[in-house]
Amino acid sequence: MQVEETAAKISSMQIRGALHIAVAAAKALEQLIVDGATYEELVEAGDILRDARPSAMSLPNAINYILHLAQMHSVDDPIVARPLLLGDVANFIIQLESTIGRISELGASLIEDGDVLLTICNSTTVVEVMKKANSQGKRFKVYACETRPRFQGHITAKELVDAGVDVALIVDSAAYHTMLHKGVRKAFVGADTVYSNGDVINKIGTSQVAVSAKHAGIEFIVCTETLKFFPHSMESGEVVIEERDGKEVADIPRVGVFNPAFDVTKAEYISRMVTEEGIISAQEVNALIQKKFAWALK
Ligand code: RUB
Repeated sequence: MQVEETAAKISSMQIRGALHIAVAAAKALEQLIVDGATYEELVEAGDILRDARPSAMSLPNAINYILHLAQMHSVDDPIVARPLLLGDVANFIIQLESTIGRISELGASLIEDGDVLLTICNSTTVVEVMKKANSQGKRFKVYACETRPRFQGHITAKELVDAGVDVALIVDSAAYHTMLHKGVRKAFVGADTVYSNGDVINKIGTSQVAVSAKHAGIEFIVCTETLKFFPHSMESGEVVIEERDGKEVADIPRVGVFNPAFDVTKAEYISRMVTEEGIISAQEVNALIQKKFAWALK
């Protein structure tokens, strides 16, 4: 797929979810390398892809890592370096796609027979965790927030029901009520960006679920690949919270709409994080950044 086409599909959310957009961007850059792009052309392509969606750190991290590999291998020396670079890029994509397997094993260990769970949006990572627990013979119920305004919760519900999981949709504003009255024990959510202090950006409404979970005394669990960690969050601070077209919410003459696509959940609300490196606390993110992002922190 061409770079512009991939970027357009990411912006329009035909390709969505932090993991999928990172993999799509990596594959677009891989194709450019196959086609003989110079380092400058890769940088330009990286800029186009990076701008496609601003709130998911997996996207710039994947792009920056491939540019780092290209620099290491000096992509402008095609005969010697290009095959080596392509091998490393292919390896990176395989590893990225396989992290979800490790996370689903670890995450499934947190789900017990008879559990009642709640989730928001459509996180491939969370869905895989639940599917894994189901395949281990555990029987549990999932309440899926519908996730206004784009209804990604419908995708989650469909994926879970297709896998044989007992799932019910709820409107987003029913989350706290459902926790209190339907015996919810754990909330599982995905992540778009994880700051070094353990704060997490995810779909708008996630922070309300987290605050509600704390009040209701239930666990709030974030499932995230470490590719979503923000290596420079100590120095360079903020990630832009994407604001999307108000028409996604309502189209009423003379009525304005504010439509943020993501929000920040503070680390204090997060019980645990499930990563491919293990189950950690939000306070351990910074140490893991030092380990996983040595290439970016130099
Ligand atoms: C998707 C979203 C997901 C994370 C994690 O938002 O917030 O929870 O991206 O997903 P959008 P995954 O629908 O706006 O892209 O686990 O698939 O990476």
